[in-house]
Amino acid sequence: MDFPAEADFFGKVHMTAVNPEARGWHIKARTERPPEYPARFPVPDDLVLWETVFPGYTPPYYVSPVVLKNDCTKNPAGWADPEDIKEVRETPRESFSGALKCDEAGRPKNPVGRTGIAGRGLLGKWGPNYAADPIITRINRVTGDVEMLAIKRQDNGQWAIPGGMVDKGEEVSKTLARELQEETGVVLDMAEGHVIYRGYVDDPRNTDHAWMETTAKHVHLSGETAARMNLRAGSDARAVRWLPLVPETVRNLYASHCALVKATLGEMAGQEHTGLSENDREKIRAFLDLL
Ligand code: RP5
Repeated sequence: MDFPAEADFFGKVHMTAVNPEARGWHIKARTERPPEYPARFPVPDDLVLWETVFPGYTPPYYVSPVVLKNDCTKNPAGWADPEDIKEVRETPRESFSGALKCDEAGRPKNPVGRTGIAGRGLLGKWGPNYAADPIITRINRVTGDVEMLAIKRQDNGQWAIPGGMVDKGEEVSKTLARELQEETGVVLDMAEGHVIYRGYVDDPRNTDHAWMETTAKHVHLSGETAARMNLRAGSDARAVRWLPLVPETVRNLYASHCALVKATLGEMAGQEHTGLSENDREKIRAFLDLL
């Protein structure tokens, strides 16, 4: 099993921070898609769960040529599983989402339910595709806003946490630091970060048989430390900035990043460890009420 390190944490974090079974989750994986994907087969709310019989459910099959080109059994530098699931050495049986079920062809089924597309789309792994999301915040003492280090994604222009995929065998805190540096130019040791969430991500690339899961860690910086950071957008980013966390911006973040930011602000509002004043915490609580 190609599990990122520290997987034992997920039970607690998954249940308390961002519950994928909560109402409103698994929306983007049914309604959004990258431009190269075929249109998703419409899946109404009451027919998402696999346990609910959906006669006539015939989602289009899609696997990107980029994924096929990166088949690791044919290309030594490839990052993708072979297209024939029978050639995958160990089909994932569990993920951060818990035990996985497979269909009659042996393909792992999306733990949240139907997405309207079969196959892997743009994702390399059958089943969970693991990412890591570094959430870096500061308080802007001029405006009083909480700000987050964010990138404008190259693929769709949405603002996002500067996260990325966990490389094979890589420790998650290494991925967090690597992605942060590659995408924003900021160098930080993420080993000390506070785990906000581990689990399923409502990503527009998700399919019935391949989906994103992440580990999100938070670090809050003092104004002085943040001011010393030199921001530089990496290859996956059109831009990088300290993004003021105002309601409209937070709601429009990529994938599940709105939920991850809300969970982060919830922790900041309630805990002593970030070094925030009671006044800051009070403002964050008021802001959370608006979201
Ligand atoms: C999201 O995709 C994760 O939360 C993470 O931010 C991101 C990783 O994918 P890439 O940025 O590498 O495309 O689901």
